[in-house]
Amino acid sequence: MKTKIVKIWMYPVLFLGMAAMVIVGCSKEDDGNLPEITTHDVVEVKHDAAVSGGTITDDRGARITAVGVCWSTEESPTVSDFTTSDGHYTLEGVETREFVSNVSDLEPLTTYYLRAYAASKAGVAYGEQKSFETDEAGQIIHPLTAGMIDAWTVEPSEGSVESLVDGDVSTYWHSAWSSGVEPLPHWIHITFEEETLVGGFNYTFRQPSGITDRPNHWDVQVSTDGENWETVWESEADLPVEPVDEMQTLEFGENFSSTHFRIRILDTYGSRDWTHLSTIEIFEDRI
Ligand SMILES: [Ca+2]
Repeated sequence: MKTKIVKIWMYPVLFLGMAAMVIVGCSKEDDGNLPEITTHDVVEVKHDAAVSGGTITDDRGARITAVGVCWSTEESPTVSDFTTSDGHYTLEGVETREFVSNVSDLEPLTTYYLRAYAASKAGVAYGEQKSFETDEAGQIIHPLTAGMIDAWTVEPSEGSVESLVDGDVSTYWHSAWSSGVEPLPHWIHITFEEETLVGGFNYTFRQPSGITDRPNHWDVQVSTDGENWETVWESEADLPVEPVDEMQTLEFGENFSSTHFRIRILDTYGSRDWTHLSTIEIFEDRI
């Protein structure tokens, strides 16, 4: 009896032992096959997006099932954090050995940590960690100086063009009304030394003034040489001209890149042949 009982217990023990050997065997083989991957530098960093990627330097003979980058505001990001899925997939796995990853939906002015990853049945391998900080969002005001602006036209008895960029709402530019009067449109010409992105502008009406002659219809032209102009944007007509002491903002909905910008006043309240403004600011729009 005693011998028989021992024999009955032997079967499950033997079975479990063999199963354990098989599992250990597989796991040992897989651990040795983790791919090797490097992380590309993070470039083209914007307020909400960046570009990186990775290169699989050795697949260790295993089928690659997924590649991309993962990122987090915490160090050592994993595929449990935000990820991209990149590369070309086939039945044999991911063919791509070098891939580009477009990272999006980032928060402005935030530090992120990013790693490339590659998965095989052995597990997930990570490249080295890169960190980067996203840009500011919203209006990025381009500082303007008197030397950068010109106007068509200027009233000789008052209202110099410099008054537009002196940071003082009590001083104003006035187009000609006493002599040299020209019909609308009148414009402010802004020249940058380098190509500059402009996505909108802010302006303040002359403080205080009568309601007539306040600009209420605009367009924007760009030029590479300051002579040949292309109209790229136009506002609605009959824009509000009150309250007088509130800064107005017009956004183009996209940024235009150029060295020369002409902000044109197509019409004014009352439609006379002159106009005036206290301040103007132009900005790159990162919203
Ligand atoms: Ca001013």
